[in-house]
Amino acid sequence: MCSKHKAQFVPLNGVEPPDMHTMETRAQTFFAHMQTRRTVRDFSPRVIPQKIIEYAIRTAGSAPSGANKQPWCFVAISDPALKTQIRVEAEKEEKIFYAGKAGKEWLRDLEHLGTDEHKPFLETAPWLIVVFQQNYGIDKQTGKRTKNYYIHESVGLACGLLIASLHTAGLATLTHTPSPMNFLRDLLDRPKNERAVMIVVAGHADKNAMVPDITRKALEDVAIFKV
Ligand code: IYR
Repeated sequence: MCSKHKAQFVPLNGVEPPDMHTMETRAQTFFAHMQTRRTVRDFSPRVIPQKIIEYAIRTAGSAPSGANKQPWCFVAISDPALKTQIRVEAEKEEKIFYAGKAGKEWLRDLEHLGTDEHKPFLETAPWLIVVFQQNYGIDKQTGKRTKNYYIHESVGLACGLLIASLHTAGLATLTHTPSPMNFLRDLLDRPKNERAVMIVVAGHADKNAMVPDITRKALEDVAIFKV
C-alpha cells in the first residue's frame, strides 16, 4: 500500500465461502423469498415493535455508498398525530397529481395499479420510514459543507436493503413517493442539506389485502451473459 494514502485496513470477516451446492441453494432460497415480496397498499393497524424497524434501518445503513459517506437519514414514525399530518399533506399533493399534473400518459400507466389520491395507509400502517438523502454533509467540528458522492445510487441501495430486511422480518411494505414531498423536511424538522426521497410504509398487510396481478420480467429479458 502506498504510504501517502491514509488507508487503514483490518482483516475481512474470516467467514469461509460455502461449497458450490450450498451457495446455489442459498441464492435460490433468497430468490424464492424475494419473489414473495409485493408492494402492498392495504395495511393492518397491528403494532410492530420498534426493534424490528431499528434492525431494518441498521441493515439499510450497511449499503455501499460513495466514498463511504452514508448520505442518508431515516425518520421512523409511529406517532399517530404525525402520521395524520403526513397523510393530509401527501393527499393535498396527490390530488393535484391525479387531477392532471401527472399528464395523460403517466396516469394511463398507473391505471393497472389502481392507485388514486386517497392514502389511508399513511395513517393505518404502524410505521412510516421517511428516507432522506443528504445532498451535502456538514462537518461536525467546523460546521462547513462537505461533499457527498453518488447520492441517488447510495440512497437507492440503502432503500433496497431496508425493504429486503422488512420483508425478511415478515412485514409488508410500500414505497410511497408523494410528489413533491418537500413538506416532509419541514414537518420532520430536518436540515436544509436533506431532501426526502421516499416514504417506506411498513406493517402487516390487512388480511383482505389485494394486489395487482402483475408479473416480473423473465431473466432473458433483463440479463445478458457474455461467457
Ligand atoms: N405518487 C403517486 C403516483 C404513483 C406514481 C408511480 I411512478 C407509482 O409507481 C405509483 C404511484 C401515488 O403514490 O399514488
